[in-house]
Amino acid sequence: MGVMINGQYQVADPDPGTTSQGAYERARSPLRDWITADGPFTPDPGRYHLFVAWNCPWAHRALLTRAVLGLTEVISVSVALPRRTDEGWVFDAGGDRLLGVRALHEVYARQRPAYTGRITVPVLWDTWTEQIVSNESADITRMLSTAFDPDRRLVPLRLQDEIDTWNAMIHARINNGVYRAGFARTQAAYDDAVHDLFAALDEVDADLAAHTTLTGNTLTEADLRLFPTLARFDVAYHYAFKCNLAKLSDYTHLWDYARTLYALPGVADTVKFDIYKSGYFSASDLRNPLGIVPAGPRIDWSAPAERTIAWT
Ligand SMILES: N[C@@H](CCC(=O)N[C@@H](CS)C(=O)NCC(=O)O)C(=O)O
Repeated sequence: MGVMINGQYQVADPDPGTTSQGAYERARSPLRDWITADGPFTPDPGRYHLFVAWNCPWAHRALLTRAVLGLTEVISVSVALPRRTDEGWVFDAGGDRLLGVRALHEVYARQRPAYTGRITVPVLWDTWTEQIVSNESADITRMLSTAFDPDRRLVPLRLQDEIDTWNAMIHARINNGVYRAGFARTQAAYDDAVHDLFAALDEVDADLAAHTTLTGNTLTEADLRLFPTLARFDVAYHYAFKCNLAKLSDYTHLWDYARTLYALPGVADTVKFDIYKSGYFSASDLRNPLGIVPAGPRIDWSAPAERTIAWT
């Protein structure tokens, strides 16, 4: 993957995110303003736009929050093609639907011509002042759940500490855990990552034996931050990232829970299994040199689930 240096996108990345022990280290997001009722970025309908890619799990959490909160008419979206190119994320021939740009790096450069950093999705763009509000999915998701939903249905104040505790665990050990396994460059780094990932999944499965959702029985942001990794698990991570101690569909409670989330209004529209496969199995010298996309596995996400999630 490339990187932008002083406003120029370059294919060669001087810092591919690996420690001297071969472990994968995720870069921090540099652009982190907030939308709040007090401004300067206020939650005005029709003002903001998201740049996403269907295959990106970090973009997925923002798309899920937008869908579940009924914000699809309030915040518009441009979808990048599911493959990264020598120019990073690009849009189809006519350019993206908002600015008409060909590549996402042009969005970053538009208001920050000397930008240096990674060109990542999701990006939350302010169409009024023509600038990036944030390129950190955790913040974008939280802004949608708070500034755009005064009732804070996905982050009720009484559950916020519990949600934040789950988010921290899920981010480090599951959302990023699959990448730590898949991007490890030594056996030791892989072993460490894969065992910690499955230990975390075991813990969540045990918790979901006793509860309908992570915080008890209502849907919260923590569930929407776990779901993107679950949706990609069996079709992509299990094989492409060698996360193969078990499949999601081997977990009694986690698999029932995942299908319950999938059946909630708006969720299935944000899930694109074929795109996950073509993205995660696209040609990569390190992981899949020939770019052959496997056919399976056969999994029925629409099979009825046993639990019911309360959601208003
Ligand atoms: N911290 C960011 C990370 C997002 C991220 O890593 N997105 C990936 C796609 S899944 C990306 O755009 N990578 C391009 C790159 O790193 O060059 C967030 O969570 O918003």
